[in-house]
Amino acid sequence: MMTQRIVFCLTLMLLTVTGAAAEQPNILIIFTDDQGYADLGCYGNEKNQTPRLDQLAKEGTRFTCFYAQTVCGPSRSALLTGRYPIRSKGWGMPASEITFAELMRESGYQTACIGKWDVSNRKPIVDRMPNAQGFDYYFGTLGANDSGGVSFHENNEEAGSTRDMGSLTTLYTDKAIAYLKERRDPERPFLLYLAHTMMHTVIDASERFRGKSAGGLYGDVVEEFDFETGRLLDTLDELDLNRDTLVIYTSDNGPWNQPKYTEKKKGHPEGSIFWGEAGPLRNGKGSCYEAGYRVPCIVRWPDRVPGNRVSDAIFATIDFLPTFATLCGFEVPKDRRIDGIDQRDLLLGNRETGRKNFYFHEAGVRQGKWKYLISDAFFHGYAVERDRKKVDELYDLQTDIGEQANLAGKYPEKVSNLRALMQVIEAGDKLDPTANRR
Ligand SMILES: [Ca+2]
Repeated sequence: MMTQRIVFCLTLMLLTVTGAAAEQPNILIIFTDDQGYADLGCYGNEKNQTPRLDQLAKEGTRFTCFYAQTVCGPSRSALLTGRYPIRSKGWGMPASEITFAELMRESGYQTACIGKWDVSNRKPIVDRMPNAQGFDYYFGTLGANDSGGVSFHENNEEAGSTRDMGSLTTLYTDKAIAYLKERRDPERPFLLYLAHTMMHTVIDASERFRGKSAGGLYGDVVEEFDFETGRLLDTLDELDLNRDTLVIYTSDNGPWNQPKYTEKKKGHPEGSIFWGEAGPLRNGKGSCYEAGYRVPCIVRWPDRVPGNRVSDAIFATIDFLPTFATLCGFEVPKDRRIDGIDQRDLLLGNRETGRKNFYFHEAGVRQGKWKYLISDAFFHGYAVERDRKKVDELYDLQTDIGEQANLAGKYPEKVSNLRALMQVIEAGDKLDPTANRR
């Protein structure tokens, strides 16, 4: 009798575990580098042809108010940990940070990172490299390609180098497809984080795409990225993974479009235009104005995330960790401040509102339609606008997406409330008595 009961209990546990596993979606994150808000057809670009990403947007939800961070390393640490870079430390992300890959692995996922890492100070510091931060498999470059070359690691081992920047989008896509077809265990859900080096300068496209786009060399790179992303999506279809896979496409920061940088940049084919478009947004990469932070984001999960939907809810890369917690079945770390919020209901169409506020690194805060910037707002050097006056700035993003009309003088109380909110967010762990126990 006792034996029968034990067998029954074990069967029930097994069913529960199996049932839960069947519900766990695969997660595919396609992360581009320095791609502008308005580089894709579905975000209003009329020169670059992006049929595959436009189709992805039709099949899923396209977000128009999605925030990454303003530069590479900080953006990646925020994405991986759900924590603003003031806490997750960007390029210097410490080993003690907990990534969603670590948490997903504990809940039964197999995990892979392919492409640009950029949170171990661009160095092979083993305890801060992908294998130590939750990824079973890694192939890619630890840093950026500013010099026109990259060297690769496969897991913790050196794996060659190249100066052919036009080969990288295909190379990473091939590695991602090989992971899905050959390395992956079909019996377990997967996380695949594919972080492209393009469209970060020094840019180039392969011969097949070079010289083809009306958008110049930059357009060639965008179009090659679109084509290669299509090839990866076709692989999901081929392997019958489409319906069980949540696909996220976004960029790490806005376009590197400032003359202070681009006029000096060497290494590109002569005469090429190599920066992306921010559409109606002000400034670009490195700036706390919208073009620095606001990037394209498309999410597809057939029959779960509504298709043909455009959402202007405030949503951010930091929200993925808590959202994955709900979708994939793990606990959000409780020993530290997590800045992201669970956006499952927004994704699934059960809710149309998103974040109440969003913090701009050492620069300001948005709450609802209001965006406030302190007088001494932080900009990376190339992004400093020559004529910007050092004064408080307040914008109504609902009516002024280009941040042209400073309303700080008109609404002093709003300025003071937002300044206080910014201080609360910055205090973070210091206000949390349970912080830093780990
Ligand atoms: Ca970047």
